[in-house]
Amino acid sequence: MKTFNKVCVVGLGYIGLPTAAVIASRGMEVLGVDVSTYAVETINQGKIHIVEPDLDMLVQAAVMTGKLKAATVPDTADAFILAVPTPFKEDKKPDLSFIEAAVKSIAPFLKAGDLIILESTSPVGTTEKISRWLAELRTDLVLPHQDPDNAQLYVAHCPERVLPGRILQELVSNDRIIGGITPRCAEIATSLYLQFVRGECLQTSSRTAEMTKLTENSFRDVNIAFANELSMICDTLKINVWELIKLANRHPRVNILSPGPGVGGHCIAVDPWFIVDSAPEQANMIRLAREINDYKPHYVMDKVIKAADEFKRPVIACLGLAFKADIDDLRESPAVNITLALKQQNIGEILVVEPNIKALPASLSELKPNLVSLPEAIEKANILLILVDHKQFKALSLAEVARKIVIDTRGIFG
Ligand code: SAJ
Repeated sequence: MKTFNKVCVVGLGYIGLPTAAVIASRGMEVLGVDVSTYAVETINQGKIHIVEPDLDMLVQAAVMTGKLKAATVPDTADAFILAVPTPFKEDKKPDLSFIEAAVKSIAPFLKAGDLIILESTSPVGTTEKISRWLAELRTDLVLPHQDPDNAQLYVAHCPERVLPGRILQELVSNDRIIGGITPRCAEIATSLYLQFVRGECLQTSSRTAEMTKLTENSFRDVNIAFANELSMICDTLKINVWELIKLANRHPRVNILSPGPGVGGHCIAVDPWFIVDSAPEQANMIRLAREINDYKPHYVMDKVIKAADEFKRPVIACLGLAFKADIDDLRESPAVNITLALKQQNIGEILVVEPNIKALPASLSELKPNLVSLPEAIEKANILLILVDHKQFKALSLAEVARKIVIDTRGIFG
């Protein structure tokens, strides 16, 4: 089994930085690379530019012991892990430009025997593309797709699967899917993960590994869409969807997820489109689920507008902005989109409560003057719109909100 001493992690975001810090904490030398000089400078001071429980301590320790360094350009290493974003473009087609740029940036530093791992969630075939790009960039080295038996570089996909908020635990304890361009690539990549992962490392082809990750998130998206559709059906039929789901879930083989104001985050609302793009004729349910989940914020908006109609100048308190409970991440959050859209509709005064942030980011400056405490919001509002099931909101009693119109998209009052 190969032992790795130096690892270069390209992309120091929610996946790359925790991965770099965990690897460094196992005694390997890690160079973290990011295009953002702010991220690089922050990390080199032993601090972090993102929020994730316990990550600050881990990064601080790794930087202090000299095991983790950050830079804006790569350097030589035994293994290169690419953890850059894979968003989609306007037309819902995958944007691989960050991966391509990362591949170009590491190419000059590669030597025979090196391992290149793609961790970013990617459309099927991307890892093979990386091998082909590298073959063009480094004609002096043999790539695995060219000659599996005499390859001088190893290329594999090992999708990240960690849940924001639990990244450090899941990074170590989750099983990993390791897909090689060849079985030898998967074997070599497995030896790296065995140096810091406690979960099982399951080897397969790069294409299956890519599809596995997309499948996991699509599975969740489809199941959330089912719950969201039920919530709209139940509104029409005047049935409490939360009670309905609780009862249905008492069946030993039924496990319905929770409806919400829509699906946020950077993964579940994005990854299914990669499957739709690759197999548009076949991916009907996956596409429909995306459409249902994307429609849900509009449905919630309409409900609020109808409720607001009863007041001359309504005060609407939006409770929660994050994309899910008890985190501070506002990116791709349906709660943010609904709040902004309500503000733009100008149907009344909008108050915002988000206990996990101290100030609103500049992109939400429109809402800025209205970030208030929960008690203030409850006192002033006619309509309470619960958008996130943060623990502070779950602690509310029915008595506290008795005289308000409550639109509870998360079912905290059941
Ligand atoms: N949501 C619901 N109802 C539910 C569950 C979730 O409306 O019953 C909403 C959440 O409020 C949120 C969105 O879905 O807006 C996504 O939240 P999440 O907790 O389901 O997932 P993420 O995006 O934080 O992380 C997912 C995870 N994937 C799976 O659980 C299959 C994680 O393991 C992946 O690593 C991550 O995507 C990723 O990076 O791909």
